[in-house]
Amino acid sequence: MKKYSIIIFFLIVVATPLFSQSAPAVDENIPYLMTFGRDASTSWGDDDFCQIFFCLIPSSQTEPVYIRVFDPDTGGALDEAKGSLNTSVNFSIYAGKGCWSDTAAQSIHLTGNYKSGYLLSSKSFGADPKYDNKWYTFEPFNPSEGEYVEKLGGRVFKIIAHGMSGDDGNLYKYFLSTSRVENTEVEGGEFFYL
Ligand SMILES: [Ca+2]
Ligand SMILES: [Ca+2]
Ligand SMILES: [Ca+2]
Repeated sequence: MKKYSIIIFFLIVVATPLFSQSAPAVDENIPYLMTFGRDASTSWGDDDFCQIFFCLIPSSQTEPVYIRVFDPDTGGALDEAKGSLNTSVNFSIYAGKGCWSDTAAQSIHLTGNYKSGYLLSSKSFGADPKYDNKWYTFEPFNPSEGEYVEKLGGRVFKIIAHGMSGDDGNLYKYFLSTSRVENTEVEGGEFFYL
């Protein structure tokens, strides 16, 4: 487990945004993100069972975009089982004013209204072969729904992965795509986190 503890520590302590087309970034040399169920021991390195990422969609992108999640389930391939598989992880996407600019959203600590903005889409996954080792694509969303952030030159969305129950580790990754069925880069589109 040591390797994953280091990964998660890295995700939590880095305070300046890192931008990349996918999350984790290819050049980070980390194949997957990891979120534990809320009943897992914090000694594994995940202290809040929650990871927040932001998506930047450049103003030039006016066609709908898709957030895709690889292996959103906790079970089967990739994931770290502890005893029986009993973990549920919720992925939720937020848009609109405040989804980025609210100071609670930009804190590395989960306090206050970090779920700022409005909820666009939400889905929870347990151990489910239907989503195992496969991409799940959230419904398309219109870039104009994101919060416009002038200094970033585009609109921002937020995606929160939250370990709702269980004690297993969910490994997964994100891709921002112009296609529902495959990974096609959004030109200038990026994930970033704090
Ligand atoms: Ca899996
Ligand atoms: Ca378990
Ligand atoms: Ca997984």
